[in-house]
Amino acid sequence: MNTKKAGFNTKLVHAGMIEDQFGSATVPIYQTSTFRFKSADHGAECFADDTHGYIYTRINNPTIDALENLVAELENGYRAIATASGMGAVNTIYMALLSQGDHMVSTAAVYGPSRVVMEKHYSRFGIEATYVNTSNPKDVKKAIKPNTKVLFIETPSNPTMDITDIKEMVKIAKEHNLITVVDNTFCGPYLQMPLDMGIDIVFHSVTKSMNGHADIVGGIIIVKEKELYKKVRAMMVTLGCNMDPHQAYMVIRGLKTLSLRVEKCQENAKVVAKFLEDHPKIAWVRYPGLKSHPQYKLAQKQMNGPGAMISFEVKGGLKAGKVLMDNVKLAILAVSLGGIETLIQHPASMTHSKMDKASRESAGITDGLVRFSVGIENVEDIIADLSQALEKIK
Ligand code: LCS
Repeated sequence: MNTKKAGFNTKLVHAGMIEDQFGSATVPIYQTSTFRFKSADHGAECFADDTHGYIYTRINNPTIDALENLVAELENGYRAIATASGMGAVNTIYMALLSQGDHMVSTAAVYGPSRVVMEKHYSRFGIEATYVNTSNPKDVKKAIKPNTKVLFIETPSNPTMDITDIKEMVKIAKEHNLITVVDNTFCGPYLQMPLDMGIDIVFHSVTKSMNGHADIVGGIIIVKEKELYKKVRAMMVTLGCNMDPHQAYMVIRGLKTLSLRVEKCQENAKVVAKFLEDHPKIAWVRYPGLKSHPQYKLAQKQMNGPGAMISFEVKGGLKAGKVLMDNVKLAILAVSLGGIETLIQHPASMTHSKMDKASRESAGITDGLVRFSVGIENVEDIIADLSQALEKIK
């Protein structure tokens, strides 16, 4: 079926499907490292242009193609590039876009390792970055230098839930000839479509809501235009951080229920966020669906919904937060997010622990901040779990 003009949910179920000789209703897993050429000339043709046939799974593979075609359609991109992990996507993008002497401006509160790898490792090769709160366009403009090449945004940011005005960033980037990149992991394509707002490259850790079942890690990059796509694809192939066919199959399966899962997680999150905001032992809550969020209006304009991620701090800071984390029974004390199961974690000592304390604090990642990813369980059970754990705080 041609799904180009179909609705989002129809695309989730049918886009990218392979019609194989047996009429398989699901995408077959082509678990092979290499592909037989029809002739020597055909092999040469494939190497000259990899759309002429399959070569080798690091370069291309029908199951991975199916996922890439599906996601490119969901995000309105030219084509997509699946990677071994979200960090595989981050490094592919950095390596493809930045050379010695170049500079990047980025959201300060990005996923910890996205920043650590830049500051600790790309710096060794003469690439530098300035980290600012991209919610303030003025700070972004101030950080741009003559050698700035890339504007890298994460919105909402992990874990501070700050929201960056994507259209405003596109405007600034155009004035300075920058390539724009959005980490769309927290939203996924159901809640936010950065390419439609003028962004050049979007990527996800598909480990999160896109796969949704906490059973694989993976990443995907979606590029708006052909020339940039070719550059990023070539880098992924050279780095060798391709997705595996079995992994791709799992993501395709997870994606079929993306809207249903995200809607349910979000419906629960709205209730949990309000419960936390009203609870006497909670100091503050950051959730884009609450009027108390400083960018509530922007969230409503830019996102199709507030999502299922909540950050908050317990009164009494880290000590009290630890009592909460040690006493939850339904919520799993684990990193990751966006799945069907509720997770709780402590960014300062876990996901963002490799960032130095000063950078963490200036990015708003306080020691007391607790991150909560709401799942699809019965919301009364999630709240009962939080209530009993909060009662343990004296
Ligand atoms: N970008 C964001 C926004 C993320 O949250 C993560 C992982 C990545 C990129 C990297 O993806 P990965 O390589 O893990 O597939 N975030 C995690 C988190 O917050 N907890 O555990 C992993």
